[in-house]
Amino acid sequence: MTPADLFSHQEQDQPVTLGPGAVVLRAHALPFIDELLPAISAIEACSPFRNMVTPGGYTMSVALTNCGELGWWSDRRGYRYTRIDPITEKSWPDMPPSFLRLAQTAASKAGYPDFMPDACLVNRYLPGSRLSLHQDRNERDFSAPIVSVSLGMSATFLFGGLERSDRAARLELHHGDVVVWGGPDRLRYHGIMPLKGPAHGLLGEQRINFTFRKAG
Ligand code: MD6
Ligand code: FE
Repeated sequence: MTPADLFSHQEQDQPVTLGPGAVVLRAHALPFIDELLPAISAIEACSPFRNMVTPGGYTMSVALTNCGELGWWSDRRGYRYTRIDPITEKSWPDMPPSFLRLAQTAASKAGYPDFMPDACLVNRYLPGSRLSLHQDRNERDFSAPIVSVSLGMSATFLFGGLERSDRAARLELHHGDVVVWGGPDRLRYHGIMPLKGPAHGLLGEQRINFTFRKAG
């Protein structure tokens, strides 16, 4: 069986094991949805979504903002975490309590009971937006997992190995799915294929993803 076939035969609503430290919790975010959507609007009102520039000079097709003590930032000088939003010159908005509860319940289910995120990246994809294969390695401590929540349009998640050249398998992520990613899988390459397909009933033509990290 090739990596690409790994998930094709699994039931849509079963937890999907991606590796010894990584799992997809199908629909885990759905009970939180009525709290999440107004919280996203409040974050966006403080620190709007913006298309950051990579160190290589490319403008990202994914629009990004942050909440929590630390926010992820990219420009010509590199990738890093900041306490101040460089656009508003104020702190990033606080992490909403519903976000924290969602992150901690998901992490516990996945076997990481003491997760205390201090950063949450909020990504907005429009049709055609993509995220090329990357590792999440700007955080200080790789012993904490990453918790990643998908809302809105479905997307194809790519996940590879510890080397960029390792063949990446594919998995569809749907509204409400949560991926928890840590331990021996923490530094695996991953990405999102260009967003396409039907609009989502509640969120329309977009996909919102948030990823919680312990960055500092
Ligand atoms: C996304 N996610 O799903 C982008 N990173 O839009 C990520 O880059 C990511 O889903 C680390 C762990 C899980 C993820
Ligand atoms: Fe990532």
